[in-house]
Amino acid sequence: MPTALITGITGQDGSYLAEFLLDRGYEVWGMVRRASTDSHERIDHILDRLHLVQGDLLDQPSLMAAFAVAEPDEVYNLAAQSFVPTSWSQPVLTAEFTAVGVTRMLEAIRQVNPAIRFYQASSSEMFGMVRETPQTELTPLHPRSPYGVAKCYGHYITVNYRESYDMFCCSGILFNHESPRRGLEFVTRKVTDGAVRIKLGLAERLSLGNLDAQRDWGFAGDYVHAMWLMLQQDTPDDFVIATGKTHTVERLVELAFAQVGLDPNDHVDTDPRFVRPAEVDILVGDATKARTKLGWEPRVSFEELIAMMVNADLQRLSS
Ligand code: NAP
Ligand code: F7E
Repeated sequence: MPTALITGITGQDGSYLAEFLLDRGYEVWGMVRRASTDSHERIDHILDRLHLVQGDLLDQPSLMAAFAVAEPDEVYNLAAQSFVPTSWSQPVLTAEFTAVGVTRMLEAIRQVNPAIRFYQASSSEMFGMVRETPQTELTPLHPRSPYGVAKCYGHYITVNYRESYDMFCCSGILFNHESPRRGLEFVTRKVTDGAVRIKLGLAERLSLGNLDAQRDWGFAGDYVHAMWLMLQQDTPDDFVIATGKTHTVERLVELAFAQVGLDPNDHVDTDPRFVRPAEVDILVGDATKARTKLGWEPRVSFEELIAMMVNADLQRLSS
């Protein structure tokens, strides 16, 4: 039975990846950081099938101890400070977690067992002010936030450990992916939750930032499959994972409100507090390499994704 260790198992992607690997017969270890109250909401339903080990991306000895205890064949580094606006208010912490944390992971693997296969959660935010459309593995990077800059570091240190030490390190350049488990601060979930609250009389208005931004949004459940596929190849490589379709935030709002039978013009306003110091205007990925080499395809469309999220929020808030 193969063994996998997931950092960030309490997050959106970590929970889907843990389910995916358990279904394939893996022994799954999750690295969690110590907190005064636990944050296991997304993995409560599988907790009895998981092994948890404490560790923090800021603390190299804890990473080495986690690898020594779990003895993983595969490590998925999903932990990060992942909310872009927070990266302007906490730029140094974002760099410590999201950038240097990757080096701590790689160095711990190199010292404990360099044969471990490593997946790094890179991001389309690295493309930032895009140099070409659609974006591929070869598109030059131009990050627009401290988060994007930190992810560029994480990407290149992953490539560097592969080239320096011949380690099996892959960087998945994932475009936005969402689900009913998405954090409430991200725009898709903020909109689906907001529309449902207004429908149920729990809120009156929804304030948003830049409605013109365009994103290539997919379903998180599809994207964790791609992470696993990358580590099953004969040689390590980097892959863009995306749907190839882009939509505005305004379109997202229209879809979510239409699903609950409301007109967004009556309920949605814009607030400069949610506008970013530097914006990524448009992202759309070309996942041809993943399709050809991994045989990966997204299964859930944008419309199905938003319907899934609205339905889940309706169920949660009505009960
Ligand atoms: P998420 O829901 O925000 O989860 C982040 C996870 O990281 C949580 O489990 C969190 O643990 C953990 N974490 C944060 N700081 C840590 C630290 N210092 N030590 C250990 N664990 C720490 O993120 P996600 O959406 O699942 O994304 C997973 C990864 O993919 C992230 O690296 C993100 O940057 C990247 N990514 C996401 C997307 C997307 O659209 N979702 C796209 C591209 C790349 P707590 O529960 O303790 O807070
Ligand atoms: O914003 C606009 C906002 O916060 C999407 C992370 O998973 O994906 C995510 O980063 C767009 C931006 O995601 C609001 O300005 C408008 O243009 O949902 P988001 P993100 O910044 O794209 C990448 C790939 C990651 O790697 C990240 O970890 O929506 N927007 N109004 C808003 N965004 C938010 N959050 N809130 C608003 O009110």
